[in-house]
Amino acid sequence: MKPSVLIIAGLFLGLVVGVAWIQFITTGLPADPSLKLPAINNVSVKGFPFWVILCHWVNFFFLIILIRSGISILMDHPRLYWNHNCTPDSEWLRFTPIRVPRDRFWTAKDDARYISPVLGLPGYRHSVGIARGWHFIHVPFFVLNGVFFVCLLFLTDHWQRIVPTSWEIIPDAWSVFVHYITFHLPIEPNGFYHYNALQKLSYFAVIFIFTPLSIISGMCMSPALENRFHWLPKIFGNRQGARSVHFLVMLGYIAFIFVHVGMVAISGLVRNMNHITLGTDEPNNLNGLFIGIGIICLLVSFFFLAHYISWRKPRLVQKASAMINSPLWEKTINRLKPRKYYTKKDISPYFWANGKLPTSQVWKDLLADDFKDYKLKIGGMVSNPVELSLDELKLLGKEENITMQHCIQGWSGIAEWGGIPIHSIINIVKPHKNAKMVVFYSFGEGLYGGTYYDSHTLDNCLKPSSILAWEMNYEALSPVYGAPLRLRVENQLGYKQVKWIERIEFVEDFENIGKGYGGKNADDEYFDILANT
Ligand SMILES: Nc1nc2c(c(=O)[nH]1)N[C@H]1C(S)=C(S)[C@@H](COP(=O)(O)O)O[C@H]1N2
Ligand SMILES: [Mo]
Repeated sequence: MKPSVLIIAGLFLGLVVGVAWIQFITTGLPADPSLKLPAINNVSVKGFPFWVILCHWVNFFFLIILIRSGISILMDHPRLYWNHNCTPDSEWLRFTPIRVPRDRFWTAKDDARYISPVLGLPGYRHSVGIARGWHFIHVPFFVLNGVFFVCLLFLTDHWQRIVPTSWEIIPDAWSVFVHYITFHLPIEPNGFYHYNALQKLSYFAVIFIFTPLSIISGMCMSPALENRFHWLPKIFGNRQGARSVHFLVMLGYIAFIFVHVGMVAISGLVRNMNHITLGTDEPNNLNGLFIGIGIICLLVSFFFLAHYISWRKPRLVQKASAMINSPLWEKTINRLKPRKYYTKKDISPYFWANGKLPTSQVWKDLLADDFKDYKLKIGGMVSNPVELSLDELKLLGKEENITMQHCIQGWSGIAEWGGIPIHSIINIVKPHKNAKMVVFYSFGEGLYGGTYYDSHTLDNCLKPSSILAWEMNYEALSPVYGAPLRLRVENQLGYKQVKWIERIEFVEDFENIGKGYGGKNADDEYFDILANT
């Protein structure tokens, strides 16, 4: 952790704890606010209806899945920033001992870390595709469960149990906190009828602050949204700020889970478990506890199964995520047209790189001659297949865009890209009516060998800022960043931006190309087929 962050966090914590202790030492324990609670026979909203019990456990299940897969995703780029450039050493927190070497080619993939499968779902290294599969399979249902819960909360009187109606809750919660932090147990109201002030406030915060924050900060990381609604990530400063907040909210959830479970255990485990499994207020019936233990066993078995599927049937995870999310995204965020927002002064001084430099002799020979003999081959289902040199391409026109690239791993960077709009090429080659996809083949190989390629819908190739670039930051594209030509389709993630392009093919669909999932990373690493988020 950056020393300044450690100092700020330490000071903040010290201040809060210190003030509580000073209050305790100088004025003694504050009055316990739970004394003010009405007698239980005067309580109108009490107990836990079935839908509360259901939503609570479903949410617990999803939250653990989201946290574990989120940790796995994080470790693919184990650095967190508040700035949008992601320059190494500018991170406020990193989960890697490595300082990025500046004297040799160091890719973002090299920088990915191993994470134990005990913590991460699925854990290990280079598993961001599968981890994202688990994450995104559950995101829509997590949101749905939350919406369902909040709707019922307000359709019934149950909201009164969770939503504070008076500002007094804040000093009251503080008084409860002073009890805990000075090692005093405050009066424990029976949760069937009442929560204490701090408890109520924290339930409220988890439902009405943490969850919206996690949803909004998650959305800010989507290239389709970031490149269209630039104001959205500005809520958090920028896209990396949103990513950091997404992480902090996760820490908040984890802290909450530990404290919440701990309090459930010490404040009357058996009775509390009856509340939240059977919806009854019985102090001695062990059924609730057994059901709770059963649910936890179910969760643990689910994770054994999830890890088994992750390693033996990873394609299942990828396909399930695509089945749930592709229709959702196709109809919404994939339709958004990227807009230009960034200016020259936003260009990132450091730009992470990915991919293996091509090792083919053809590419090396072309490079040695400054790509004078390079011919981009465009064919497939077109009326007019062509081969174009760089000079010929440059005569066809040029567009310059300053955009943010979003890598699936988590890093981003802003650069200027200059090149030919793909629609100009489409006008020349005249694709057949049923050509719906455009496949871009690289001179380079994928991480696990074999030609690197990726595909885009014709529709996305026709979006604003979709270009074949020969220029980066006003200079000729360098070998590392994809010389002689690379792709830019700004509503998609970084792995779809094929570098070192050798040829382009128009096809009806990608089923017969590679392993049939639309791109090298989708084939080999189970990345998303549609890469809007
Ligand atoms: N040919 C090829 N293109 C590639 C890759 C690759 O491995 N090979 N990696 C992709 C990934 S994962 C990313 S994030 C971007 C990185 O682009 P950059 O190196 O310009 O930052 O390139 C994409 N294009
Ligand atoms: Mo990437």
